[in-house]
Amino acid sequence: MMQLPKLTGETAVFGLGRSGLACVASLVAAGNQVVAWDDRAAPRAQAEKLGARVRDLTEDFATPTQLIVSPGVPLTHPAPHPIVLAARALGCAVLGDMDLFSMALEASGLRDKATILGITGTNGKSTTTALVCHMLQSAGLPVHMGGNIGTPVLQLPLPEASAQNTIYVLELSSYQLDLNRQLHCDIGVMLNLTPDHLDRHGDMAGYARAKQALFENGKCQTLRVIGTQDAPSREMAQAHRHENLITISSAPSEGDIHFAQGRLNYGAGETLDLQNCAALRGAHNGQNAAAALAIGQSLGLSDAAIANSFESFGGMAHRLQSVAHHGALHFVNDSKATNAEATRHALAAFDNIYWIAGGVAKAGGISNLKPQFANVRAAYLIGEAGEDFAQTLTDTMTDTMPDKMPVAISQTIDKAVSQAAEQAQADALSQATILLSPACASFDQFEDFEARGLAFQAAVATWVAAQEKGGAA
Ligand code: UMA
Repeated sequence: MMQLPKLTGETAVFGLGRSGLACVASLVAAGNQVVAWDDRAAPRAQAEKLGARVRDLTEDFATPTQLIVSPGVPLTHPAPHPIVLAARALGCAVLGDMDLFSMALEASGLRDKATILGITGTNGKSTTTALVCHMLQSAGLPVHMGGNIGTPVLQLPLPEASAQNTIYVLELSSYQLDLNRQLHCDIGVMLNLTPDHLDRHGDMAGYARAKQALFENGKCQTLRVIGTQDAPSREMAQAHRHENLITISSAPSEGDIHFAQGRLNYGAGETLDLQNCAALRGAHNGQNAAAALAIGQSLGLSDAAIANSFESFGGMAHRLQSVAHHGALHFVNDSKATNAEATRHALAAFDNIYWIAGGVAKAGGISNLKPQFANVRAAYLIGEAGEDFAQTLTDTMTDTMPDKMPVAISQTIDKAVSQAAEQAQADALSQATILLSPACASFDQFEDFEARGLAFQAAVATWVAAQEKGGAA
């Protein structure tokens, strides 16, 4: 747990999920007066156990000195949360856990023993964060990973005073960046920017501003790594072109480090082969690896050590995760693909795809995935988006495809897996991929994308076990 300083006055914590409870624990441990609230009773009880006083801050805000909010609490759009308005009206600082992390480092006097890496972008940030962490750990460096990837930053320890610099590899969401005022990363990575979370940021410009906060006010002095695959990212790269910038791209000949034909190209004609890196399949992973290469080189790792760590990287659960093989069938869990752009990469990475998609669709649905539908042999649709996605697929087929792609409204993931696997078996291709890549949020049927991915894996295991016993699933 991160040791925090003692703050003046009362500290209010609103939102008691993983990060909110970690804030409560660290604040209480430092002897702070903490008052906490969540709309749900169970986390309130947990906060009380940790030593916070529970008060309905939405009814009785009183006069705390600072308000710590969860990253999901809206600051501006669709409207500021009433608690944020109450704090602003009283001149009470609205902060997040990244601000507390920064305060803890400063108060400990150990900021110069920490190297902080912030990794953001619409897609690929978790994989890049995990890859960078694996690369640095493989080189024997002291590393901690946290942030949006799942471990709240305040659960990480302070740097060791005696050791070499401790490296913090943080995945930063646009929500966390929007909230953060105090944390300055040393190295920042912005992978890509395509429409997502527009409800929370108002529009694309608001979303880009939130991401841009990673670099503003002289942040990320050591190195800025920016993708050049989309116009908003290119604009950001252009704005920082004189400031320790390395551009990266998954398109040939673009960017200081770019991916082409299975290799990273950089420097004066140097290359790094990614073809034996099983967990870095696809051009989008080429760009993720380019970001890791830029960081590894900037921290003094040899190209050989970087290449070895890419080969031994095991990948991430729920991101193009290979979960089973049965005969010619390969089952892939890409449940983390909660928007169409993430699913585009999955559809581009395989052919002969039996595609399971659906859930709560984002604006635009899957209509911009038309160029990738040629890799799909059949689609199995689940959740709320089923009918709309079926319509998009049907319209596309009459427009552009000679063969009719079977489209089934499977509704549930269990049914989708058995229907997809049986069809793939009946088609008897030399290889086929049963791919869960929903292009949707999960909350119509599951608690989160992880629960959805686990449900897919369970359905796959059931189907494969039934086949192996020689019975029907
Ligand atoms: N709450 C209220 N009232 C409100 C709003 C929220 O009481 O009006 C409460 C909820 O009941 C809940 C808590 O606030 O108990 C917020 O929980 P949460 O799940 O939103 O937040 P945490 O558990 O603290 O998780 C957060 C990140 N969640 C979000 O940004 C939404 C996690 O990212 C992150 O892993 C975790 O901190 C640790 O740092 C998840 C995420 O979905 C993976 N991120 C989004 C994404 O990747 O697209 C941004």
